[in-house]
Amino acid sequence: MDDANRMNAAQLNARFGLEAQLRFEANRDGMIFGVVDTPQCRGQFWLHGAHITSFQPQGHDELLFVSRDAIYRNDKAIRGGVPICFPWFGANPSAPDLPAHGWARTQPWTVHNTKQSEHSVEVELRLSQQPFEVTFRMEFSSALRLHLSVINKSAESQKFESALHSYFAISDIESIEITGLEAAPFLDQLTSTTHTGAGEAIRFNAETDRIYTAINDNPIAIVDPAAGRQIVVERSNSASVVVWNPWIDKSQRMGDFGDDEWKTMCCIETANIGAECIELPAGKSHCMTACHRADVV
Ligand code: TA6
Repeated sequence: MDDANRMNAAQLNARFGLEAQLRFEANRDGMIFGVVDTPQCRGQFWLHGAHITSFQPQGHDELLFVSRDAIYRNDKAIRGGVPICFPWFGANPSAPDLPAHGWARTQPWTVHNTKQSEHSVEVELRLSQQPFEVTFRMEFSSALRLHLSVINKSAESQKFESALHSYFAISDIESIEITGLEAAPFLDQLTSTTHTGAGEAIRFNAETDRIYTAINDNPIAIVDPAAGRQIVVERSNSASVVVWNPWIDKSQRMGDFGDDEWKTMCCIETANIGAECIELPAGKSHCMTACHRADVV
């Protein structure tokens, strides 16, 4: 491991801090997180899992949802924010005992680079675990731009799935709708049934867990009139989108999620899953991007 793996907050601030705009801190258990504070936005991310837990653009309320019962521990993914699902999504098909959604979100990532410009703070975190080298570039500005880059460091072709499993903060799940997926077919993960495009915006009245495929690059929006905003997700190099709300029963089954929190969150996940997984030739790289922003409505 290079020394960046072992730096404490003070050493990270000396090498990667950006005056008032980016500083590193540690919680009482020594888990290190970065705090972004610029004229354009505020944000927070953890080296654990390269996990973003806050993004609040200037003039808007917090965009991301994090459970009040989230657990901050090295063997557990933080419940909320933007977990990185990699190199598989859901249960590992060949090793069901392995953790769901892969190992990236419970590994310690290292700071590779930080940079500030007139309108943004950029942070690059990196994780190497054979056969992949993964770099997660976060751009904090008036929007949150995320770049998940994967290099196949092995001598043969490798397949992987990936998802930026973004939890968004909403006013009330029963009063929002999601636009931009009207024409996309989807797999209902709850019934394992496939459906053609619904031809209308998505509204919620029960547990919803869908993988949309064959989508174009059109923006997806969570339209939230009660919050006076829409949250817009733009993607590139992503052939799958997951829409998830746990509703009542699943919320009660999740120990790190409040029983009533299903009402004020919704996941829109930028992904490449299943038949849309990525096959990467030896030495090649792939970069999936997602941009999250809020518009006043
Ligand atoms: O993205 C939807 C989903 O696959 C759901 O099935 C649910 O399991 C959710 O992810 C959360 O998974 P986690 O492993 O973070 O509890």
